[in-house]
Amino acid sequence: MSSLRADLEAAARIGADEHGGISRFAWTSELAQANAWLMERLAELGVEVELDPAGNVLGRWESGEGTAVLIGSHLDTVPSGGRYDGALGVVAAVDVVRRLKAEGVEPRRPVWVVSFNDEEGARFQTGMLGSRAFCGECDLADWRGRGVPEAMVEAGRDFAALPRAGRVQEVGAFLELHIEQGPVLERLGVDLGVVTAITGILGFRARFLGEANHAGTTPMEHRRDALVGAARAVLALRDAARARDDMTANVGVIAAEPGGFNVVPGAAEFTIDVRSPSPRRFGELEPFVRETLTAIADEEGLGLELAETHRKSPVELDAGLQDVLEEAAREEGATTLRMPSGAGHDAMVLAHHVPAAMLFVPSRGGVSHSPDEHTAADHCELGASVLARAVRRLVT
Ligand code: HGY
Ligand code: MN
Ligand code: MN
Repeated sequence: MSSLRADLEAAARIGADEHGGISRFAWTSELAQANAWLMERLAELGVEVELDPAGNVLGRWESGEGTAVLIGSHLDTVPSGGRYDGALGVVAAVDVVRRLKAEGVEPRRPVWVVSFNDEEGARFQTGMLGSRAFCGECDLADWRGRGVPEAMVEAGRDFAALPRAGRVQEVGAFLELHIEQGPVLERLGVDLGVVTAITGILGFRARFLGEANHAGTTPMEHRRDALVGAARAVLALRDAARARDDMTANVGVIAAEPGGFNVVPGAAEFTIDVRSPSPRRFGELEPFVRETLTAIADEEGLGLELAETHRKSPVELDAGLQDVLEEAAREEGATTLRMPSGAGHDAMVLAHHVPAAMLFVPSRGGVSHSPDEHTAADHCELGASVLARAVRRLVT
């Protein structure tokens, strides 16, 4: 078994949950265990290893001079996620260093491996906290309001130290290998995707307020049912997104209160994730969501609380680095497709600060954020080989 394969399998055992998936969230013992495992792998390669103040694992191969080429992804997951999302990019980055060292390469500039903390945002429903801190985008007031300080204290970490994770100025380029998480490459029979741009992501926490009452005695026309409002919102968002090709909408978390089968829901709280790759459409998403929910609240006689939880603008990736990846793929004998990403990635944070690019490998059936996530071993190896070739090009 290849080292890459062995590393992927070892990583997949950490945080394995009872649903057959993997659950590793920011500042939990599962992610800490995965980080410790990664730090051991990096130490074996003789690079300088640290867990930075934002919980990012960094492996610094300090060689030559100038800014570093940074490679990696994330080890945290969504609830019951798969074994490839994030982890592949991290173990491939380790593999790149392993290969270059085995070949006796002496980089003329540093090569850094990273596993960013909290890319998925599962715990605080925000996401990319580690890469944002690394890039000096430290929104302490926002993170304070989400329980981040408490989680950090529990994990023995110092919330006030988060700004010290800002080191992006020491980086000159970022490359991230990732699974596609969609069906395009598999359907077209193409080996690899060279990512052109990443979609914009806007998140909200919404709460409809109605009146809890008796499920049998309250006349239907007099109910102020908060869950009915939420149900209408789910459908309105779904229908709006279906009607166009530059928008997606998802409600992934929902709860009714007080939560009795014979009680009319007095409150309903849910998350909203809306996305668009088009900067113009992205700009329209916030007013659209607000107007849609306000209209539903008025019609259903409900109160509405709507709070934006995260906003990441659409971003284009670096054209020069896309060429480097494409050329490396060609030399490796792989077919490629230039394509946008509908998923968010740490690269979209880095891309606002340094040239950044991404390489996709196919996802079986287009499935991701699920225990069924799968990418063929050959494609994982191919992705790592192309990444190694691209890094070699940038550092020799
Ligand atoms: O939510 C996303 O698109 C990503 O997988 N973090
Ligand atoms: Mn993901
Ligand atoms: Mn990911």
